[in-house]
Amino acid sequence: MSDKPTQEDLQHVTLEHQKCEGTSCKVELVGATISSFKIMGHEMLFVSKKAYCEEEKKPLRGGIPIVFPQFGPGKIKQHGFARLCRWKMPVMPTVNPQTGDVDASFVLVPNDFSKAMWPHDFALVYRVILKHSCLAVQLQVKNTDSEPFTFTSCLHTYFPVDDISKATVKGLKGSSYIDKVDEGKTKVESDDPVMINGRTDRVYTNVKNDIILGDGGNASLLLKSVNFDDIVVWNPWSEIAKSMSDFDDEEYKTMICVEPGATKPIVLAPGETWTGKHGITLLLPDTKL
Ligand code: TA6
Repeated sequence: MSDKPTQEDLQHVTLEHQKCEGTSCKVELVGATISSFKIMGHEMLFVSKKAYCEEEKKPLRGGIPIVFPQFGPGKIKQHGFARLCRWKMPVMPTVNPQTGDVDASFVLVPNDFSKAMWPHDFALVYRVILKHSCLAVQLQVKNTDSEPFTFTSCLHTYFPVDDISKATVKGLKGSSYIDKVDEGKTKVESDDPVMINGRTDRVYTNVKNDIILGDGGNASLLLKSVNFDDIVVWNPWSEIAKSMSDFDDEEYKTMICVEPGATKPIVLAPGETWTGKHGITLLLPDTKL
């Protein structure tokens, strides 16, 4: 008998940039949830100190859980099953010898849990590329069924902020949004930057601009998407925070979710593939855009 660890033993995969010390990312095999992205030792993602994740039961409260095939509540479990299933990493990560970038891919195909919720055949491929100041991800949805299917999706990204009352989200002015904390009314954003001063749950649709998230201190992140046309901005604020067992009562003050989404249903015919891309890049203070 061999003691060599198998895919089944693996809980997470850590990617380390080969030319930039302290730049790394960690992908949990449950959900293919990215639970850490560090640039030169600095953490770029928020994970609750009360977070835990359990296959088919509990998604991670933090990092980047993958929402598929349903964003939000609806016919099946809130945010679907992809964040709850165990994914596979079919091949070892590769390194680009010139840049030191590391590239890994994770795959999810139907299992009994997904089939009980959603009967379709599909293949998801999530490619994660760790660059020297950027995390680039790509979600591919392939219809391997003989019938068309419809899905929505989102990369439910949690960011840490120094102080939520000072955090800024630039790039949303002029976009329509569904205000989930005001009876789902459709509004048009007039602020730039958007700032958070209470419970916030908004789906900005057809966002044309890149987003710049300021953490309320000195750091800014550039968020750039392809085919994730919507941006969800969420902060539970104090009351909801208290009701969440996997989130500390005070943590709403130091996090924000800014999530690239495809919240308008996408129809995929048999054999078709949809690809959504997203990049999170650290902007240095003197970066000109
Ligand atoms: O993306 C925002 C949102 O859909 C909110 O409505 C809120 O419920 C949040 O996701 C968290 O959902 P979860 O199922 O992870 O508790």
